[in-house]
Amino acid sequence: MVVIEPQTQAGSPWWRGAVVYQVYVRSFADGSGDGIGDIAGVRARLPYIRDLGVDAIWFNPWYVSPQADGGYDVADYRDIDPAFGTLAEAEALTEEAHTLGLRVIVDIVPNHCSDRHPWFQAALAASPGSAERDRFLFRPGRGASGDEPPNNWSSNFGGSAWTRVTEQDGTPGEWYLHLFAPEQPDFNWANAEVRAEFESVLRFWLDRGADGFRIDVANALVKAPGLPDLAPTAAARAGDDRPYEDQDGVHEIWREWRRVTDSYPGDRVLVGEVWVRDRERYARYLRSDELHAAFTFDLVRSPWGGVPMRKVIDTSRETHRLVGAPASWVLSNHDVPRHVTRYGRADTSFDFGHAQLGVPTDRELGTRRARAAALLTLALPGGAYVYQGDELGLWEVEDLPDEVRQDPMWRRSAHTDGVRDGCRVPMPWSGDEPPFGFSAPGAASPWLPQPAEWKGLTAEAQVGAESSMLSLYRDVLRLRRATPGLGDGPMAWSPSDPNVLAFTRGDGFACVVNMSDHSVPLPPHDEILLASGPLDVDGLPTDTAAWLRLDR
Ligand code: TEU
Repeated sequence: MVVIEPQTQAGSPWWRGAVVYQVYVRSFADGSGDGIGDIAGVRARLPYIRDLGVDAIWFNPWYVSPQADGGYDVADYRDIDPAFGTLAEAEALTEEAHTLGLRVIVDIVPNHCSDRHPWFQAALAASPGSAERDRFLFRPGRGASGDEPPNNWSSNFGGSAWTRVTEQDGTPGEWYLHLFAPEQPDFNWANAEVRAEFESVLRFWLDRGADGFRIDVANALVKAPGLPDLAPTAAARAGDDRPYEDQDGVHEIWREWRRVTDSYPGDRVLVGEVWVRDRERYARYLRSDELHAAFTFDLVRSPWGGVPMRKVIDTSRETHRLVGAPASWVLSNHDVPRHVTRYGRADTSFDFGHAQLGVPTDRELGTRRARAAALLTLALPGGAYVYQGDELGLWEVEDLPDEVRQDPMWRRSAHTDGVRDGCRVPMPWSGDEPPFGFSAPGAASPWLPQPAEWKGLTAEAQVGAESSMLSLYRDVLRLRRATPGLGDGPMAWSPSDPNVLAFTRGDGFACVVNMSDHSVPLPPHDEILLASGPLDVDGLPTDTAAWLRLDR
């Protein structure tokens, strides 16, 4: 038996073992009847989230935004987009969530803002070399007339990472950097005003009761001095060693932010979106004076299977142990194809930039595996994220008509990479046909069309139904709360077939996930607490998981 040491013991802060429910506000519930989800819709559905049994909610960006990238283009960090509601409603929502015992994590987008942000508008109106431009990354172009971009960096959404502006006198002028869409200019984090502004924005939301922040692209804020070309090396192409990612200077920012959250009462947290492959470099973000947690994306990338997933779990445990931080397991979010769909494909791994749309999938298989995956991730040490709709077993909507797609990635990649609208389709709540209770009767159609087949997946259809995904999630989360060894703390592998993941937690709890192609016997146990599917005469069938109370 391989024993993996404990990280912390009982009494550890809430976020080390929290289950966080991710609410994509635009697609959760529409209170105003315009076909777009909003804060009123979330408030009406808060009891649903409480009943699910999670500890906290992370809200995707709700700020004033032209919505060029689903709100990740922020025009005002201190107010709510009118499509979603008002600041007073966000405050009321936070209070109501707290009353129900749910913490609130706000999404903060510090790498870039909207091109409509007053600072960027002021930068456009000002001249090269001005203080206004210094808040962003403006540079002269290359070539005799400056008509080539300042360097060879590409945007994450395709095309150059630079856009040229027209100066006030009408002449072609400087270029500005945008690692994402042109509507998302990157801030210059070497600028003291930028740092002070974000500290003030953090305080603004902390003062309104936020329990923490999910930090967008937390590895990209600082760029290499001189903005050098991306070297044509394999490492740079593979995503390591890029001059616009994971620069050492970024850690000073997280130390500053940590000082801010630490100065508030209660355990306020910083959760980073850190897509850094190198394990040791990833761990640096989680040092005790930096971020509290970061998404553990390894299972999103990993193919389904005992061998690769055991490796992911071990590597993640070792990585987090370097700095004493908890893992935060993720299966799906608003950027990746839903795992019911991924797990039904021949290739179950995921990576950005690999065309995935329309790859055949077996949804029944994917659903069976998704059920097992819920038992796996919620039994692993650390915290976990549940993306809205995971608990309903929603699949990726792959046949959206081109004209309704809104993801800038879809447009800028010339329709080759369209992975992100299909996981953002509005939630089905009730009834037999779209909008499935997402909006009240008579409202505008949902901003993305829902598949008619979701009729069987509405929350109403699933609540109380014994074998539904929703019932499974509720049972799993209830048991997780009731079982002291789960969440943060030690785990130990038990001997098993390499294609079976079997481990124990705490005092007499075991999780067994069978990813082999045959049924396997369960270890001796007192009680089967929960199984993701029916057992058979030989024990635990393929792609099925069980939670057990072991013989004492
Ligand atoms: O995502 C950042 C990010 O790097 C990826 O998830 C991104 O989709 C991928 O790299 C594309 O190649 C965050 C948000 O989660 C995403 O929704 C935003 O679009 C992005 O930042 C920009 O703010």
